[in-house]
Amino acid sequence: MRWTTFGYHHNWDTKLYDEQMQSQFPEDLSNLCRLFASTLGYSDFKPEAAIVNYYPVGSTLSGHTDHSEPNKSAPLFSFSFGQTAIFLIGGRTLEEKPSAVYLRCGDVMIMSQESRLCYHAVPRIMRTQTPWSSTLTNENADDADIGSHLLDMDLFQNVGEPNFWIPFSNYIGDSRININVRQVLNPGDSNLGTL
Ligand SMILES: O=C(O)CCC(=O)C(=O)O
Repeated sequence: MRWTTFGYHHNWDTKLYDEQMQSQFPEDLSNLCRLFASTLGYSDFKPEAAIVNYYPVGSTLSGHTDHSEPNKSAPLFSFSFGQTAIFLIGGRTLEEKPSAVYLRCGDVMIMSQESRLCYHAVPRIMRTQTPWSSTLTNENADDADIGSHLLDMDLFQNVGEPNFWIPFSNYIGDSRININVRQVLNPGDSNLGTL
């Protein structure tokens, strides 16, 4: 598996979104993106589509621009987990020489304004120097404090169990996951309409 989607489904073949092809956008990811967006002054940002890219070490993503969204002014939020990527970001045309940056586990990259429509690529996934460690516990959290009505409590209990993390840690030990969040619709629009 190389990718999955949340919200509006991005069709890699047609490069089009479709009103009929969508799933629920996760509320926690939506809240996180809105928080980042409002901090940057984009208080109307609506997370409507996410592509989750799965990269085994050795895989790549070729150069492209993200232009399928009718709304090309809203920023794009990109979250990286696991192994390190070399990310190339160029200009609006292929003539511009790209710059290379590392995207490491926990990095959040924002493509806004000029960079929103620039060519980019992932030519290499490298092993990270600081491997994933399953340090998440729920030991010090008090159910009353965290608001059990807001949480999936079964999941909350599970994350405190070291065994819960073994499949995740085995997967991420050899892979990178990137979550790429976009606003699709223009302000005031409530659907894609007829294309
Ligand atoms: O994996 C990344 O950092 C970039 C992913 C990307 O460019 C995309 O999903 O369009």
